[in-house]
Amino acid sequence: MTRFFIALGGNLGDVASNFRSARHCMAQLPGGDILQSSRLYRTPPLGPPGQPDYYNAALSLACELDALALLDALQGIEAAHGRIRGERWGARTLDLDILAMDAAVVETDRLSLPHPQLQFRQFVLRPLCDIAPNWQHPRLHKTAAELLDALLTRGEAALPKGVAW
Ligand code: A4P
Ligand code: MG
Repeated sequence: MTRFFIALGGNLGDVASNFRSARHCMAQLPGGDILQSSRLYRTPPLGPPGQPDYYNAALSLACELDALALLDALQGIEAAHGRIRGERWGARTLDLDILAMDAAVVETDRLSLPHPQLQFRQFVLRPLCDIAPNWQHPRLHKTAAELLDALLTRGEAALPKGVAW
């Protein structure tokens, strides 16, 4: 059984309800077990201007799928929640990214693990630190907590406290 970290994001519709529904769908995957859920954070949008604020969260998932099969499954869950792929970094109902598969490094056309933008994004690292502050990035050799600290030390404003969802 492999442990994955999944990032959830969205800024259209009832995002918290979509997140709960997506979490339920992930628990139904082969061998699926939601190990931990982060709090839910409201975050300023990265990308094209004029979008609503995002909500972000993360969870850890044990499942029997390999990483590519999980990516397929997550894209199916996104589609079932009204996700239409449009402008890069544009508004969306539900975005499910695989942040990492334990300490694995994967580099294929369809999948990079750990997620290549993870270390630059407080909206990813803050929720990840709720569930796995000691997870070690296999390329950067820093923990999630150290990566988040590095962003805050560089002067980024800390996100407001998250809520249960
Ligand atoms: N892909 C490669 N590696 C991965 C991975 N680890 N997990 C490929 C998931 N997918 C991965 O993704 C495009 C392709 O990336 C996939 O087909 C897959 O083969 P996508 O979900 O179809 O498109 P996208 O999400 O629009 O693109 P991208 O570049 O992944 O966008 P991001 O990085 O997810 O950014 N602001 C805030 N505050 N919060 C957010 O959550 N999200 C975005 C989207 C922009 N601004 C945001 C937020
Ligand atoms: Mg994505």
